[in-house]
Formats: sequence, structure tokens, C-alpha cells
Amino acid sequence: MSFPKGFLWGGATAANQYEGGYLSGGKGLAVADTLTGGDGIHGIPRKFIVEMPDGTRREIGNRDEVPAGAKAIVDPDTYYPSHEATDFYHHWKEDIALFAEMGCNVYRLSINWTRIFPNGDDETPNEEGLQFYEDVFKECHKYGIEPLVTIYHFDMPLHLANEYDGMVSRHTLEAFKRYVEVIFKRYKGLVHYWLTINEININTNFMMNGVHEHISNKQNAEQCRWHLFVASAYAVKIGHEIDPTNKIGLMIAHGASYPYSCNPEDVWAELTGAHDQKWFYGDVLVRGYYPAWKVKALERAGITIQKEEGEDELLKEGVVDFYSFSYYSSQVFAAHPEEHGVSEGNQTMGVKNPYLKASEWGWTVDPLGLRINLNQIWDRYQIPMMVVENGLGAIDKVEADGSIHDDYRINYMRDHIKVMKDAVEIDGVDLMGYTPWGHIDLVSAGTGEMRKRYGFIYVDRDDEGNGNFARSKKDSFFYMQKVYKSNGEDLD
Ligand code: BGP
Repeated sequence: MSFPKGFLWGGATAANQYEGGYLSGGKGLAVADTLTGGDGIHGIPRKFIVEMPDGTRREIGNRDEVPAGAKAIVDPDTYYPSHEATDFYHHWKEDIALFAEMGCNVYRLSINWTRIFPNGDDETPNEEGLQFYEDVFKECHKYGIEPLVTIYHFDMPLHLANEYDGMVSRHTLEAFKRYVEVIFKRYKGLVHYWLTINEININTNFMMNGVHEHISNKQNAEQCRWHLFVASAYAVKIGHEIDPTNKIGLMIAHGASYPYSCNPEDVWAELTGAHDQKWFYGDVLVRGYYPAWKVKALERAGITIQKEEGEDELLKEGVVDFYSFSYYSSQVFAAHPEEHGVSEGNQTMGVKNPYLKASEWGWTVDPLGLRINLNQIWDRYQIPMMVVENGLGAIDKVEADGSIHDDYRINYMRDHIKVMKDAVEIDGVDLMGYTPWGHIDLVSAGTGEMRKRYGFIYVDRDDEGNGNFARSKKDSFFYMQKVYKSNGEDLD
């Protein structure tokens, strides 16, 4: 037997892509609510409609920089896929029953900050929002499902983004601290597994997280990173104080990375690229301090981070209990990337890997990379790990009888679960759980599309907002059920 008894098998979602009910139950607006749909295959970006200080309106791409002073708005004539998303808000009982039927014993979901504090920094929390998640967690426990809660998953309150530039400002950090304290107290005994900040390593890259000038203004970006680290460490510390049985992990977008060739210059490009994009974040959150190369880089750039007394110590006190990460694909670094083709990935890009095939959205499919990752992370940190996102975004065809034959997804899942099994059985890594991404269809974060589906459960909803939200089981549902119910032994 390879996967240990009690291994956590489940699925993962995020409020802003799944819940809908974007103004229901006293919820306020988050930046994600102002992000339109897009089209990842034809390269049409998601965008924000913003109001400039002089009152004029502009459209700004998700990956672009939003000028300081611009305020994102909801335009009544524009379609926003996340406003209803796939409507967990009105289907949570039905959905949790389906997760249980699939064999899940864990369910990763995020709390939407703006359901609890509609503006992010309100005096008192919104009871209706608190009650909503309490009901959801209780429903999970009815089926023996442990909730795994992401505290912050891309839903910066719009008020804090527009008025305070998100996590660039200390005001937002203080508001976040109040938010975490409230949820840890309220859900004590109901939630035992937590993740602090989703994909903390890409959080400063997008306006979705509230930072306006994040590309041109390096001081802003570094200050924001510092505040995110302090926010995460605070959550771990207070979470342990409120309930010492809480297990709290980080969340990093951690694809595998390779040098383009054995040319030492390519190897160096990979080392520095991986340092910058992944290991920096892991090192701070697991070890509790900035690595030497980063301290030197900040000095050279003339960037001085504004710290409050005690924050260096807080970083050490708030190191995580486990290392959890999203894994979709791998990335190739080259000393001269312009000489090779560009490849897409989960918010990251690299040069094309001639050995690997890619999804319809250009993300390379690389199961062995996951085993490489698990080994590298285990070698480096020696703390338990969890794969909290993994999956294949693909277009599904519904047959006349309503069935969906998603063999491509089953193959992807099988190949990735097999390497996790090898990593546990042969390499001896400490892996505690697996929550594939979007085990029920939801809105894509990168493109805003519905047709980029990850689910084992289909939801009747399309890119134009048509559909009645009916749930149905794809072939992959039955495959995953077999895997989960055999504790990962039956993979054929
Ligand atoms: C990660 C996010 C998720 C999710 C996933 C798939 O970056 O944590 O929110 O969306 O990627 O990406 P996409 O939705 O762009 O296909």
C-alpha cells in the first residue's frame, strides 16, 4: 500500500470563481467582481473597466498595469462571468453531497473576504456571510469531509484596492489581520486545515489582487510582498493560538522548471528564475526569513522595505505546518529565451519544451515534473506536502444522452496520481493530500471562460451566461470515485 491511511482526497474551488451570489447575503464587491470574461484560445484578454481620476473610462487587460488612481468599476452593460459563476451559493447542499459520493474526505474552498467584511475594513463582520460558511462547513462534516480553507484567494475587497492600493498599504494588512482573527475564532472546531494566501508568488503580478502599479513600481511590488508575508505569518501564528490543533499551510504556484540545455548558462537561468519565482516564497514561509540573494538584490535595487517593529520575528513565529502548491505544468528557462518559442503556463511563461505536449490552452502536460517537484520540495524543507491544485482545462462535449466522455482528463489524472504514488512509495516523500482543481466546473481565473473546464462534475453554463446550472457526472467522476474509494490503489 502506498498512500497512507487517512490520506486526504478531495477537490478544490475558489469563491470568486465558483460561488456566484456576488451581491447576495450582504456581500461587498471584490476586485474579481470587476473582471470581465475573455477568450484564452483566441487571445482575447479578460479586462477591467476603470474610471480615471478625471472621470473618463478605460479598459485595461488583466495582465497589464492599472495606473495609480484608476478605480475598477462594475459596468451595468458588461457581462461578468463570476457574478453567478456556477452558483455554489444556491447549490451547496447538492454539491457537497456529490463530493461525498465521489469519495472526497476533504474539500478545499475559499472564504470570500467580502462576504465577511463587505468593504474589507468594516467595523463589524457581516453575520450572514459568517453563517453561510458555517452552514457549509457543517454540511461537509455531515459526510465526513474536512474543509480545507483558503483564507485569501484572489478576492481583494474592491474598496481596499481602489482606495488603498490593496496590500501595498499597511491599512489593508491591518484589515486582513482582523478578518483572519474573526474567521479563526468563528470556525474553531469546524475547520482544522487552512491555507493562508493563494499562489502568494503571483499575487503581486495582477491587478486582480488590488495592486495598481506593480510592474513599473518595484518599491510597490516589494512592499506588497512583505505585507503578504506578514499577513500569512500572522494568520499562522493567530491560527495556532486560537486552536493549537489547526494545521496551516502556504500556497504557491509551483510548476516544475528545467534548464533548456546542459549549457551552464541555461542552468544558471533556471536557478535564478526558479529562485525568483518559487523558492523565494517557500524559503520565507517555511524558514521565516529572506534568503541572502534576495536581501542583496533589494540592496542593489535601492529598495528599502518599510517594516514595523516585531515583524521580522513574526515571520519566524508564523512559519507554516505544511507545503501546499498548485501543479499544472512545467516551465523551461533559457539564457537566451528569444531564440526559442514561447510557451504558456499557469500565470507563467517560458520557452517551448520540445519533449512535451500541451493542453488546448498551451499548458504543457508533464506528470513526471510533479514527482520531480515533490522530491525537490521534500529535500529542501522536510515538512509534509499537499498538492492542492492540479488538473486539465479542456473543452467538453455533452452527448445527446447527456453523458460526457472525458478520457483526456482521466488520462491526465491517472498519470499525475501515478507519479504521486511513486513519490510516496518509492521516494518516501511525506504527502498528506490531493485536491485537484475545479473538480466541479467553474470560471477560469486566467481567461474568465466557462468552456475551459476542469470538473469531474459538469455544470450547465456557457460563456454567454446561458444554462440552468444543472449538475451532471462526467466519466471522470466515476474514475475519481474508484481512485478515492480505493485510497489511490485502483488507478487503471
Ligand atoms: C490557479 C488558481 C486557480 C485556478 C487555476 C487554473 O492559478 O489558483 O484559481 O483558476 O490556476 O487556472 P485557470 O483558471 O486560469 O485555467
